[in-house]
Amino acid sequence: MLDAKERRKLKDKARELREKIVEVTFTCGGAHIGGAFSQHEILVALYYKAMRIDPKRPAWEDRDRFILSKGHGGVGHAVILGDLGYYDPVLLKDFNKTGSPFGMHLDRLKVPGVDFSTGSLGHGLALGLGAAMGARQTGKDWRTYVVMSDGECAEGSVWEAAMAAANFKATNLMAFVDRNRLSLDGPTESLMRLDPLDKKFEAFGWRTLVIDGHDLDQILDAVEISRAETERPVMVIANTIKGKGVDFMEEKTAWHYGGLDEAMRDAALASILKS
Ligand SMILES: Cc1ncc(C[n+]2csc(CCOP(=O)(O)OP(=O)(O)O)c2C)c(N)n1
Repeated sequence: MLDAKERRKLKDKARELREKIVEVTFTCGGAHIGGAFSQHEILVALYYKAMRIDPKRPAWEDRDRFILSKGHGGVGHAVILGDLGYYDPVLLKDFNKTGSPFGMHLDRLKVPGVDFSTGSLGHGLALGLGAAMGARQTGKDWRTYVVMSDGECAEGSVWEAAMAAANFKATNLMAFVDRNRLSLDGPTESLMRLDPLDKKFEAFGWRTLVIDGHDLDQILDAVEISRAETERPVMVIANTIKGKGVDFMEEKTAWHYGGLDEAMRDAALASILKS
């Protein structure tokens, strides 16, 4: 549980970073902004409070590992890594431009702080399990955190990884589903029904928590539960809002990916300020 001062600080940080995501989306011409905003508090809570990391040593062996399985949310991840000092955030002016280290999906060989290259949906949970098993094999105490999208749970590989993680009691692995209920082309429940998603992961052997994915306290409480778990990996179904924080983007499939002109950028920034 955060104290009032910490909560205020993290909320202010989340707002400031949302503004930066808008700026980068404006300069680069378009990005997956809807999903960057739904995943946002999960990443902020992990990067600014929960994870053992050192931005000055991106390859530090004992760091916690992070996998953005929904790699298209890279614009949000990149802004956070820049803010933390993994690289000069000025570089983000060239986000997704030819010759820039930043593609729409972040490349671990080009962007310091990125542990795994992602973008092809359905792979992050298995990668996370591999990392977690690696820590166990080598007697290390670092933990692995995976953030998936709900749309990607239509991929069979997610369920193979889910089955294996429970089988191997990978308690050093924690995963989140950014449950914004919208995929690229409509509601998840009309494309490929996922509900009851918590019960499905539970049936696969996970300890499953359902939380408000924009509530920093609930996210950090879930991390504590995961750290204390001795039998099962923890899966958090984080109920979120696609486009969260910008009134004209919220719950709009059309804002899965989008570009902003000056007027839209200003309206988005004004909305974030009010949120
Ligand atoms: C294997 C694979 N198939 C298709 C895509 C193209 N794609 C990019 S985002 C997306 C769907 C995004 O919806 P969701 O997974 O729910 O993400 P979010 O709403 O969190 O942005 C798809 C199909 C991909 N990246 N990987």
